[in-house]
Amino acid sequence: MRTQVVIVGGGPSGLLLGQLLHLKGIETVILERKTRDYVLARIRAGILETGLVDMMREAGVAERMDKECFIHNGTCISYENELFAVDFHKLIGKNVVVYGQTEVTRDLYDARDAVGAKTIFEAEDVQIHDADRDAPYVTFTLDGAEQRIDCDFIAGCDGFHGISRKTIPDNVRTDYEKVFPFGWLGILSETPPVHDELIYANSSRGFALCSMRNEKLSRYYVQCELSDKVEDWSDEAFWDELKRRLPEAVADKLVTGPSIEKSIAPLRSFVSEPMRWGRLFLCGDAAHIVPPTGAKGLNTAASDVHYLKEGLVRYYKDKDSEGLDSYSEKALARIWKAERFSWSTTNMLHRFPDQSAFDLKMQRAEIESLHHNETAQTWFAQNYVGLPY
Ligand code: FAS
Ligand code: PHB
Repeated sequence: MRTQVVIVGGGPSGLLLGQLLHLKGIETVILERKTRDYVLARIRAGILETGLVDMMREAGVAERMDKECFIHNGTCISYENELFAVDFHKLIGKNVVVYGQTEVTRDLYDARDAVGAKTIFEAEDVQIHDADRDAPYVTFTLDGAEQRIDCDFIAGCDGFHGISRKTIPDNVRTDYEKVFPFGWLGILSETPPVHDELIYANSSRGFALCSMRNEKLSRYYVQCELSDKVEDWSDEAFWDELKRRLPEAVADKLVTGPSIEKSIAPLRSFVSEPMRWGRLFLCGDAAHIVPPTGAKGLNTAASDVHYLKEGLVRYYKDKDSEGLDSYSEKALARIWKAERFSWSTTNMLHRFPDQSAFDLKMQRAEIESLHHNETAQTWFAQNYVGLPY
């Protein structure tokens, strides 16, 4: 088999890249390790920056999003019984869209089916060969039979645990990592959201987040121990703990109900440089991870896709490789700013086991500054809605 671009990974990065390249007449094959249903069963991000919303429109997959999403002009932050809003629209004239990553992925799969582009599910043992030469190829096993695809380029969109990043030799790659000493326990419940915007809560018992997917589907998180297991947390224990971390007026309004999904995610900051090796380009979680506090994971994957799509189109249309040659540097410049925002909001809102009394005073001062200082709020708003591509 031969194609122009092999995309390893059928998550949002791979699917968005595949759709945008198809619309420019560039042929791709997506190799996905799991089944489509497995990929669609993952509950992850919920906030789309304007850049990703624009790309969904460019990809022709924004119709359902436009019908079903929420437009949020700001977000709320609480600390003990205080609650304040950061009004993005008033401060910088921008907003974010609330639309689950699962729906983004579903819309992209449907669009890929509609154009008849090739996606191979349950592709096992994917391996990248000769990425540093001019005739790279990918091998994999399908139904027990060894397969090979020759191509011009490979996009490594296979997430943090994929094989693409590990294809780049250790002496070429530099990994930067910070592992946070806690996780997020998240639940999905068929209950009305407690507030009309998100609430990021700093409390003496730890962080909590009140989010949503639609008017009848809510997404909540509480900071938990890394050693916690989902089975350690009954629904009742989760709701009790969430209420204790929210201002009383909010807790009193909280509508609880059975969880329809419950999972624990570890928190880490991670960046691997460079994001290119020969004809292999890393994209999304394959190259970088952020703690979900700043809602940047899916959105930094989107900006990678933007830069890589631009580079590939320029190569195939104008035989100009400048966009590909500058891909890694351009993508990393934006990623590091998103890493900093995610790291700083995580430090501001979570309780750390080794925090001293002084550290807690600094954390409180930072939140109060964000509460009362318009400059601090403007910086927060600019980063939350997404820096320009
Ligand atoms: P993904 O990991 O989504 O997709 C990679 C795909 O590659 C997967 O389908 C995988 O099956 C496939 N794959 C892996 N190895 C392969 C191989 N060897 N061969 C073929 N295919 C392979 N971001 C937010 O903004 N907010 C959140 O609240 C949030 N919560 C998260 C919770 C969890 C548990 C996780 C893991 C991530 C969360 N994220 C969140 C970040 C998340 O949304 C990612 O940023 C987003 O999924 C990135 O998309 P991809 O780069 O496509 O990677
Ligand atoms: C979510 O709705 O899953 C969500 C929203 C904002 C975040 C993280 C997760 O910062």
